[in-house]
Amino acid sequence: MNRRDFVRLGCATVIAAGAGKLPLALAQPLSPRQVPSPPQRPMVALSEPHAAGGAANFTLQIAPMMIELAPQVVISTIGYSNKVPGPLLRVREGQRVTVDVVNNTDVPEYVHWHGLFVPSEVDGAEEEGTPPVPPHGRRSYQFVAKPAGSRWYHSHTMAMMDLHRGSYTGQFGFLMIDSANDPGLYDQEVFLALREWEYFLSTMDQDEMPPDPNDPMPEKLATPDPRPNGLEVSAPLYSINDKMLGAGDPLRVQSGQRILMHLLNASASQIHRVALPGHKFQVIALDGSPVPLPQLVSVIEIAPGERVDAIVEMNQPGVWILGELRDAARTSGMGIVVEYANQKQQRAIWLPPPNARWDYTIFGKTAPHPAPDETIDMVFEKVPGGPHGINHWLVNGKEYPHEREFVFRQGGRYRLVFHNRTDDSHPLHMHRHLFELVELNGKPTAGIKKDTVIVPAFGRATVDLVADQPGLTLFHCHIQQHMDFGFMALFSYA
Ligand SMILES: [Cu+2]
Repeated sequence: MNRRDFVRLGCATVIAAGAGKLPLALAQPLSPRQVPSPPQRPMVALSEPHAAGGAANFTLQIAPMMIELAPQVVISTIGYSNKVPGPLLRVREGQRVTVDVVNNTDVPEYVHWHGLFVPSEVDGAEEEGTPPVPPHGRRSYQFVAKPAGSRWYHSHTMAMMDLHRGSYTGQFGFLMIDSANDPGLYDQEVFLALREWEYFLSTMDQDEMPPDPNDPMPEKLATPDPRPNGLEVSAPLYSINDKMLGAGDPLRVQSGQRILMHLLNASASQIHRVALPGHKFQVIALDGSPVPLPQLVSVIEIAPGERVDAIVEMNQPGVWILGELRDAARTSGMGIVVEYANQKQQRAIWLPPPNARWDYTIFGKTAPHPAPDETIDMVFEKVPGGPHGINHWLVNGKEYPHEREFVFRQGGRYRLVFHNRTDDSHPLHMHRHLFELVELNGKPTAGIKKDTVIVPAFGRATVDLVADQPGLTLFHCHIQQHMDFGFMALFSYA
């Protein structure tokens, strides 16, 4: 069965028509204005529900919902407050935040505040001891908003074989923590979440970008694993926010504008690469932290859990497709039309970008790192086609849980070395902390602070972290199936 058949199959199973047009959440640009115009931070329309006074109070309602991805393509999922992405939660750094979560489903839920420094009991991870939002019950999450930058929130339940739970659902949204120091050098701000829908199990590998033969692959096995690969998660439908390419309103821009794009990969399973023909992205922040050296790139690669903030100068009037590089993903929905003023009549154009590899280290500086107090090696391996025919994952030879093998001493400086001895790339996420990238496949770097890092197939990444957030801390691959089947570790403080 080829991909076109998958798409047909996917479309055939959805509930067609009759559902009416659902409100467009985030795709429209804010306040288009004449250029040139003084830079200004647009704060309208997206901040519902509002942050008011000294504290910010929000309510999120977890409930089943429908999404009209395109005319005749309506899917059923679970979302926050009947929106996908959920409501934009926008707060100031240091602000006290209360989020009342009402769970209108039959199962316990956890809302994880991804990239925030919050205590374990608030973080939204069962493994850290956060209490659940009970089925048909409610729970209030209270925290101080820090650090500043592009954060997000999402379900952190285990899904296992149920592809209608956890991050397979529409339970995700943007959480912006505004810094008092943001120069605001842009004319429009847009929020773009990359997603797939209607996940299913398959042996087909959807990541069609083969490893670069020039990659050093320092962790490559001496003899390849002969066992056949197990089932992985695939999807037939793709979208940006809640719309497939061409189905939603275009991003309306004007020549000369600077557009700040907040990209989020809210996928449960896939790394994505996006481009906008004729334009370059000036990457200014990774996972919400400003990078030492903002750089212009033609392609952004972004893994599940990651965020990229980039400014695009609108200097090629026309109608373009901002989309996934893989034709299959783009034509199945992962794209959005970018339309300059007075260019409506034209057809949206896609052109493959120049061949370029994503490399975090170009955004870093060269600087020595203070010597760590301790180095912790973490080796990741795959057990192909284990129980249920699913791939299982080992951290230092064991599936989760481990026996207090990963212990921080408060105030200690740790160097974590991630050895990826598998043929897949994995986005590795550390809860409640930021780490600094030290080395990727032998290339040194400094100053890049992240909470999620892609370790390429048979690759190695080294990160430094100061243990300054006491409490249980979950570490895992952000691909839901990998996390569910062993790819997780719990750090504790001594
Ligand atoms: Cu993984």
